[in-house]
Amino acid sequence: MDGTQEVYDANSIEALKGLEAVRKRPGMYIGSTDSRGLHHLVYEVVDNGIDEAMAGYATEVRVTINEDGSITVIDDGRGIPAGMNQKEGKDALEMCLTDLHAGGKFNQNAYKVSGGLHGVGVSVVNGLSKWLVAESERDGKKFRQSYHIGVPDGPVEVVGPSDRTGTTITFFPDGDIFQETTSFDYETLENRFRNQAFLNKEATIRFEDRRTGKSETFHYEGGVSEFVAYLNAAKKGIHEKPIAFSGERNGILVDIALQYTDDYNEEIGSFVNTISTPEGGTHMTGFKTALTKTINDYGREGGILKDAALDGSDVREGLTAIVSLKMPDPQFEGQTKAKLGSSAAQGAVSSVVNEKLAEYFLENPAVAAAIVRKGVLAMEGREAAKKAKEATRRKGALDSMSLPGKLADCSERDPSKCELYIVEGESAGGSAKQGRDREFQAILPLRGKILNVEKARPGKLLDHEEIRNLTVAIGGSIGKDFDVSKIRYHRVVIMTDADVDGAHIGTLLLTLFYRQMRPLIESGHVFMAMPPLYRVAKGKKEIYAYAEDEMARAVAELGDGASVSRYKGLGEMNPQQLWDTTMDPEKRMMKQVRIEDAMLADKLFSILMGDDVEPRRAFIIEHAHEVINLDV
Ligand code: 0RA
Repeated sequence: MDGTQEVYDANSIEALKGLEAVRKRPGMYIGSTDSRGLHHLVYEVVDNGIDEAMAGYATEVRVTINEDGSITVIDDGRGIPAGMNQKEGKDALEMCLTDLHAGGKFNQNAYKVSGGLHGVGVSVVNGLSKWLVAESERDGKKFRQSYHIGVPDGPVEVVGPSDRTGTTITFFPDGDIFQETTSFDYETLENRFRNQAFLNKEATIRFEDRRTGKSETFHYEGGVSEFVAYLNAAKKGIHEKPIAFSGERNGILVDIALQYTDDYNEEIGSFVNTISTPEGGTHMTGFKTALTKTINDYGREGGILKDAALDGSDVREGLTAIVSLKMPDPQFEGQTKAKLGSSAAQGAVSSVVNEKLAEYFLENPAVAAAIVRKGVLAMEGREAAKKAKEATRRKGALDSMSLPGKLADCSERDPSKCELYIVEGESAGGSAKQGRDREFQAILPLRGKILNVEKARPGKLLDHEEIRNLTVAIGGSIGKDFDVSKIRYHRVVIMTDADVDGAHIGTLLLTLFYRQMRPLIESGHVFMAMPPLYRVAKGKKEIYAYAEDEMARAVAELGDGASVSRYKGLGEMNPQQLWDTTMDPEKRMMKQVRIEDAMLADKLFSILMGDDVEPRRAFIIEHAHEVINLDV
């Protein structure tokens, strides 16, 4: 055994110890070990490249999913430090890849993605990878080291000269950790990279999937302003271009773009060092207070607003905005670290908005007046809705006493055990009522299509019978009053035919839940039933298949003479078959509806449910199968 090998055995034991914590509790470092956690590995490496771009050292990050399913991330930043670190007696590259805390010690970038829940560095990725190869180019040389589950295969080697700087990381996730899947999803990564490019207009992100040949380049000179225009692509702006401004206060960079549309939804994306903060925090408080103040001030000075005052919800009706901050050492709060706590951010944002938005209004009085008028309409709508709701309440329509006559309720009263099936059509509704387990399953048949809430004034929704039936049956009220703790069923299951009409009804229901009962989706209470598409039978044997290839397998299994019937609708199944295939908790398949990215979901619903035909057509062609299996 030579000397190097002996040193390497000692080093390996140390590396194993260092990353042992990561392998023991991966969730602590990357959130989870499901598909979401898997993708965090990629974000972790790409974010390092983005950090280099934010600090002005890198311009391009290139991400490739290789044919073998591994992933390569290349950036043109400074390169991970390499060469012997005298104090530790170890190569700096090896330290960065095997020591949980080394990266931060070496890297003093002011604005770092790192700092959120994850931002833990490449060593975590290394520890959770079956194998990883790290290459760093700097000081005229190319350095390389490879690893298995974080343990170096040998010392750092100089593998050649180099006339560039940058880092290349290639890794394959460890299937022992990621037991659900080790396969990267193109769209998940694509969405993340697009966001990152919008938030870092200097950076270019190139993405290629060699498994399929798909590739895309993300680079947006217009930054957050282009982000807002992208989100609003299927909406109609009440002014032509997004309003964009930026400013700096005490080392905090504030970048904001906003555009009002003619719909009623509020969609504000907030980010700190490109980390999404869906729960808002101090920067959002600063934004909201300054927006309300600036619009009220302008409205009063210009005489458009007399004594009335617009409240926060009035000035945000129909608003799409991006608030992006870059600041040193941000503090995140809350269980999922999705909320900014740093108090300095509030003053920085409100000061920039107060100054810059007022300035914009003075220079663009027509736009300013349109925004104030939009706020006035929202205020009037809010007051009318309040009156209408009081009237409805007096009539007792929202009382649980007046459950809709069409609802076949279950006998169980504990919501956590109860399920509500919303069924397309009276005939399928009839089968479901007969086939169900009436102990815990309730059935609400729908007559045809429900109202498209995307296009209706919020205050008017309860005028529609089907919306009222759904609202009363679910039991948590609607809109701003929605209270998820009051719902009567913990599983709300959408059961429609597997055809275009069924997909449309499913989308209308999801739009209602997303716009008017969002916590219902956020808390995981909404499901899509998955009725089978085929029944394959021979003699006494029968197999239900949910896809064409499954059907072919079933035919092969049952042998010659098997009969195949295709279900065109739920109505073709008798009550027993509906129970066996779609409702029996022991056998059924169901899809839980999740919101991975609220802003993207907003865009999706605007496209699917909006006025414009062309973007909807383009979207449906591009995502034909997802529209049917809408998995937001
Ligand atoms: C530590 C220190 C420095 C850069 C990096 C780490 C670094 C890490 C990664 C990971 C992927 N790409 C990366 N690029 C850079 C700064 C080194 C210096 O001061 O030259």
